[in-house]
Amino acid sequence: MTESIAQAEATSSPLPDPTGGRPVTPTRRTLRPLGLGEVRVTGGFWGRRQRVNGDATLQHCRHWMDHLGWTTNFTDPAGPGSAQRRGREFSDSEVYKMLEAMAWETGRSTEFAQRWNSHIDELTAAIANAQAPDGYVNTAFGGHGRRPRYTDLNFGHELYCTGHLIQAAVARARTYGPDPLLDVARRAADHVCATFGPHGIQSVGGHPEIEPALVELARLTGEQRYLDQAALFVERRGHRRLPEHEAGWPYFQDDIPVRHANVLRGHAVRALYLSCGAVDTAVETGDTELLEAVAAQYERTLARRTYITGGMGSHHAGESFGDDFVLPADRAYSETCAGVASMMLAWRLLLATGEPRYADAIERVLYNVIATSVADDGTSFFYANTLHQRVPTEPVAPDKESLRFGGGSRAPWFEVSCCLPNVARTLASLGGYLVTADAEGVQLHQYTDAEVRTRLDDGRPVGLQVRTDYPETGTIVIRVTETGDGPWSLTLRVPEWVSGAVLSGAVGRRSVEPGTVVVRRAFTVGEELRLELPMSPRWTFPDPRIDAVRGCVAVERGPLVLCAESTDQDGAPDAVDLDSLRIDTGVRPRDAASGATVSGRFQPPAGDGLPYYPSQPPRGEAHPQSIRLVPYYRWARRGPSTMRVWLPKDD
Ligand code: FUB
Ligand code: ZN
Repeated sequence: MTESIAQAEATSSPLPDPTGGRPVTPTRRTLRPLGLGEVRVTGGFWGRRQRVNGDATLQHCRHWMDHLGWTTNFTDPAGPGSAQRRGREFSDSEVYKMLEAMAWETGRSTEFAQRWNSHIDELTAAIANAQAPDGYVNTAFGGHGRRPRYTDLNFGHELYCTGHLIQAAVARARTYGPDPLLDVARRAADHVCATFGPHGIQSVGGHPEIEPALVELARLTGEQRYLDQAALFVERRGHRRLPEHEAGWPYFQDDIPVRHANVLRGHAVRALYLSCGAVDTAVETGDTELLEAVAAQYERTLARRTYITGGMGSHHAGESFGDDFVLPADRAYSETCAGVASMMLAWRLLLATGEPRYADAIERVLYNVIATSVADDGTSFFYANTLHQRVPTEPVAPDKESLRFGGGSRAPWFEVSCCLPNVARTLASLGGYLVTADAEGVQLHQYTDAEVRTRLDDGRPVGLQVRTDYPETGTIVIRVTETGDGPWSLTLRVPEWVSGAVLSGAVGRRSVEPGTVVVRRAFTVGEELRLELPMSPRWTFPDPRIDAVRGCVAVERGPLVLCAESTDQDGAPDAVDLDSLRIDTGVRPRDAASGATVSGRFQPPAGDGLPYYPSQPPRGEAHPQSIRLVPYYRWARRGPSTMRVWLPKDD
């Protein structure tokens, strides 16, 4: 047993996790993540979303999964393998993600525990019912009348489902303590180790997820074999062990060994989950080469294959990354799950390295993909997140499963509904992604109303209260509510987009630059620090290599990407032609109620043949007018509309 896993939480501290539970608990790290019991989101932008998530989204998921038979697949009286089974081959994973979200919710308060404990117990009993004596559990494979186990490693998703089962059980153990779900997950993990170990099937699952899950189980239980198996899966990948398929080996990241690749490619969610597992194994085994390889791949992916929103994956076909700079706005796929997965990876890299740019990446994807994906009432969602809607969205019936996961309005449910439970587990555990500590003090990475209570490594207590209406305004007030004697450091992230930020308090008043600002002093209870982040709207120009949006400009305000939505322009929404919009970048964007206005004209070219011209197309006369921009996350909430993020410049 390595020293790192021997010191895992189960062997060093009683369960449940005294921090209240954290999604990721590396034993070797630069920063120590605080748990849900140490960071309580009390309101504001994310508090509202957490509340809707717990009050509506989870119940909504439960309703649909019962209605469609995804939960009852586990208790089908005809037994595993019955022809009655319903849902896609990976529907078990959605039940597990919902369970994971419920588990994190129970960690947030006793009220939520009362609400969800009985659901968790009931679903756990159902899953245990479907588990084979050797630990295998999957309702799509392995029973009579069904395909035999592990006969479709490319698309069968068996290991992927097991991974999500393990993640749910880890969340339950950390927030509640060991319970029957953990027993089920351990038996399933033991089965995986026995079946895919050094002398077992010499391959990997087509959709990664088992890798980070096994590492987290190793961290929880102190069992080295789970870590070894995760490392084996990571190392096996990239050697073309999966059967060849029309999607090609890059789709499964089975084309190049993880440590030798230089960019993320293929199916975006698969690539990102694999990267999470690779970082997890790298930090636990001290494999700096692997850690640096994944960090470099992510860096290059951010620099060349990421939308302005932080979204990833530009091809509808294969739900995959495009080549460098293939980032079309009107065909943006940017699956919500890929946004969640990018945040998971950035968080792991932040903990491993302490570099604030990973918190910047989290902020971008949180406000512009994750916040966009879910409706205000928490019961409909985007699967793909386009950056340009050319034809008005159509309303979707609230009781109808949508088949149009590649675009359109937010829908209550899809045949492939991976994204909503993924967002649900993320929002339920969001407190675990905001604040860290190290030997010097505490670091705030994201700003929302929150109460923080933790202990420094030397045992001194620290309490902070964060008050802000960020990102509506950029004022963040941090009040010290508890402190031990002597100096310690409070580190605040200063976002990469900011210019002219100011910090004030007992330390005086000073300008601060993007990155981090560290205040080290003997704090006193009641003292306040005030961070002012100017939120004036600003132009953002694309790299000219992104051909699809060359000649366009976007506007951002603080962490928010803005968009033009037909609803906000003069004229009836179906008469507003956003595609003929031309923006005058000579007039600065003006702040307007959490959005902006810019100057522009609606100027369709005056031709009606083929849309190609021997010279610059002639244009009709049009008067400049004020174009209203709103945060992208708000679009498609006020009836049918068209929308665009990238706005063509007038030339
Ligand atoms: O294959 C399982 C999930 O469904 C993937 O992560 C998503 O991209 C969707 O295809
Ligand atoms: Zn998804």
